[in-house]
Amino acid sequence: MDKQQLNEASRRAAQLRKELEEHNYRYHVLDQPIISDHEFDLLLRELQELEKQYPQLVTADSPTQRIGGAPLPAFAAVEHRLPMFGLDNAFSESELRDFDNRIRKSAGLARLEYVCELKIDGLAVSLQYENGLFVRGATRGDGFRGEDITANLRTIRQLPLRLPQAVTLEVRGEVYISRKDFEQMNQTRRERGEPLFANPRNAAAGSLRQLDPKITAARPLKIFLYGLGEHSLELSTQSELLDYLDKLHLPVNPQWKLCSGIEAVWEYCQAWQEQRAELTYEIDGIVVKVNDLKLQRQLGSTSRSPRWAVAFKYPPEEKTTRVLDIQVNVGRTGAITPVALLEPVRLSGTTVQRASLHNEDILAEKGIMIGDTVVIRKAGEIIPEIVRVVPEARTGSEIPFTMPRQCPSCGSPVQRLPGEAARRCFNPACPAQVVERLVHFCSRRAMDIEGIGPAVAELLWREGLVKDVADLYYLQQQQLEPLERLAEKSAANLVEAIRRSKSNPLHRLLFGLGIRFVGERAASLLARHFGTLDALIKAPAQELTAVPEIGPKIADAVVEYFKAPEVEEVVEKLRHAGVNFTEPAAAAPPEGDRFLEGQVFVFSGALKNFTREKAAALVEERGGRVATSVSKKTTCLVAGAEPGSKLERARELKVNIISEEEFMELLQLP
Ligand code: 0OW
Repeated sequence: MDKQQLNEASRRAAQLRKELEEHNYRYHVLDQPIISDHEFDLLLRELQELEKQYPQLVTADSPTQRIGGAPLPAFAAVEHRLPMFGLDNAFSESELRDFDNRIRKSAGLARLEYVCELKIDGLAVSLQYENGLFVRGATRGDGFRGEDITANLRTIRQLPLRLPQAVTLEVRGEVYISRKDFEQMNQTRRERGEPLFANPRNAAAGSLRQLDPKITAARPLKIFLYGLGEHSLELSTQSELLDYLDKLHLPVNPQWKLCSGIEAVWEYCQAWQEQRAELTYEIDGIVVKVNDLKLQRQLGSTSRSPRWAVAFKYPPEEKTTRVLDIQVNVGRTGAITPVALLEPVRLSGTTVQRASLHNEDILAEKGIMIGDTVVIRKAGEIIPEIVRVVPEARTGSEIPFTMPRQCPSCGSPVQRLPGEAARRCFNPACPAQVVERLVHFCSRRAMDIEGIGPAVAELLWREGLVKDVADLYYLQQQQLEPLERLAEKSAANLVEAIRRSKSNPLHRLLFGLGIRFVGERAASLLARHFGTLDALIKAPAQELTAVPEIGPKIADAVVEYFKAPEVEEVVEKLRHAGVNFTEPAAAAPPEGDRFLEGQVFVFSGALKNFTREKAAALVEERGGRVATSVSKKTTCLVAGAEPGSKLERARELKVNIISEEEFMELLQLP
């Protein structure tokens, strides 16, 4: 290639990077794109072509490099040069005034200027830009040391990979997920039988702390910036600082306000108490900051938080509404749960129509009757709860609720076993339970049959196509096509997904059968120990309790379960359909190859290729040992997705940390 061509390509690539960054800013920060998505894609494609032809033109700030490479084995630690402080709280107007009095007294001023900012309910992060280039990002961690999540932060489209000015500074802000995106994420997870995120903050944290940037890139993360770490800028107020960040194309929350005196601050706090329900994201208060940066420095910080800022926190939003009715739900295990149907009311940005009453003891304790006016609260969790009844609102027309004696779904008598909180329906053919059992059987952690959520399961049952889980394997595509929810394509996909599930290992089938007290762990332990379903079915209870961690409660439940005639029928139908009844033996190493002798492994986070039990077996077969917590004796921590505090501990103790892929290499697994 001649020099001229390369220079030409290099010039064009630089121009494309600049243009694409501009369009990215207009689209993701200003929400005012001036070209179509298609035109953007064409420019991006041209840059990708150039970079493919001249790999030396690839730069870290190229939009083609937003989604990093392979998953990380673990997060590196990042020391914050300036601590990332938390905030003291003020829970009332008087506490807010105390804050103002304290500062005015210490500063000897009669009146102070404050900047008020919405307190975004997300995850605090720090971003380092060197000469305008985004070079590193970290979580707040404990305020002094966080985790290096650079690759994940790069996937946030609102963050420029290169600033419009070649400045060097550390910026701080909050990563969050909008309410709509949060609801959307949970809806998808619900359909896949995956655990739900409790609130947008957890969803943001869980998404940011993924070792695989591709997963993070698929999550709708957003960010607002509000402060600086280390910098050499000549700024004199917080309001100037926010304007400066905005000029650098960094997303700044537009609702901030310069308030002269605590009166104006209090007005701002009150105004947003109501208005916040209209926001597209969650806030849990207002951050009130002294505007003058020099005074901030004079006031300094305690060991935990700055003296020049406070978070005014709103109480968890409570609203009153009426209980229109109380219904009972029948769960997969037959448990009957009372649920209050409420007059719809908006609460923390969502419309609430139901609240779980958990069980009849709680219902009785709170004395809730149909027609009652009640106070409900959603303290950040998914399902709102009823805090209390408003007795003075009673008119005498309220109707006491008593738990049904019959199952609402099949009419069988319900009983409450001694020592159990829930009343239960014991009819194995109970429609509600059949449907719940189907959903569980198809869920991701069980047989992982995509496309059979609550709605489709209910449909298959109602159409008489499926009355137990084994019937799934006899479904024909032409039976499914006419069903209203299943267009032709998804009927074919469904039959294919069901067929594929036949080869699942036994522990998934065992977990999918939904035997009481047999969760994933017990299912894996039993499948690994007995190797086949028939061996497990034949085993008497005392053989089951010989398996480590299998107690008499689980053993009896398993023996009881397989004794039932309808279960025998299901097992035979599954066998006839060709469903796999064996647990593949872990690839035992060649005899004597106990090269992990004396080594201690700890697992943290979700593993993609193994259950914890399987991974433990693989270590034990090679002479190693598995512990549940990290100590000085730990040889190695295997960090799966979303590793927990064990990672921190391992770093403190300088324990070797490897990823799941490195673990497989270590054990020479395919
Ligand atoms: N969550 C926020 C927010 C904000 C920092 C500066 C020094 C101490 C607090 O919107 N708007 N402004 C600050 O200012 N902090 C915020 O959140 C804090 C950061 C750490 C814990 C909270 O998330």
